[in-house]
Amino acid sequence: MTVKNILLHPDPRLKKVATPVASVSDELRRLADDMLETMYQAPGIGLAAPQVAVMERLIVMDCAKDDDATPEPMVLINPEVVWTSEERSVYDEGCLSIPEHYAEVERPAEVEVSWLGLDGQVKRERFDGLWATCVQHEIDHLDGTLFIDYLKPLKRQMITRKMQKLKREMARG
Ligand code: K2U
Ligand code: ZN
Repeated sequence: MTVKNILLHPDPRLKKVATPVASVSDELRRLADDMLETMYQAPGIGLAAPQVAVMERLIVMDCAKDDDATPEPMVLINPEVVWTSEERSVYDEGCLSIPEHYAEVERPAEVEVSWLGLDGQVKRERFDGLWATCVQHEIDHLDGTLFIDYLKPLKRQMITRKMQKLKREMARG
């Protein structure tokens, strides 16, 4: 298992549409393992393959975020939202690719998602609460959408400029 480097915004790879996974392979299983390890170490409750520079439609989640809760790691291949509730909810979102920046994002409160599991079976599940927010945030990553894309342009530009400054400072070491 390897902890992988998480790409930081702005990065063109975070704006690309990821490619559907053709088949579940041992290599894909290894990637899912590495993504879960990377997510837990961050720490985070979700991670999408493009965030570790792999342009494939694969996300991992574990929103059972209380430390004493038993981990509930999920691996979703080619996830698709197949139903959204009328009801909407607002969550103060962050992103492992945009560290230290948070902003309120409104999304459908409940979503039904269909995906391919590591066992090759098609699965379908309804998510609510933090799981609903997280799965929509991760599927957005597969389509090159970041939570800051939902903000007003001025606020988005301010965050992008601060991230460019952070990346310049990191490059200087
Ligand atoms: O995709 C990512 O960057 C991981 C995100 C997932 C996420 C964002 C907003 C709301 C829910 C999930 C987070 O950075 S993981 C960090 C975190 C931890 C607890 C609660 C919310 C976010
Ligand atoms: Zn994110």
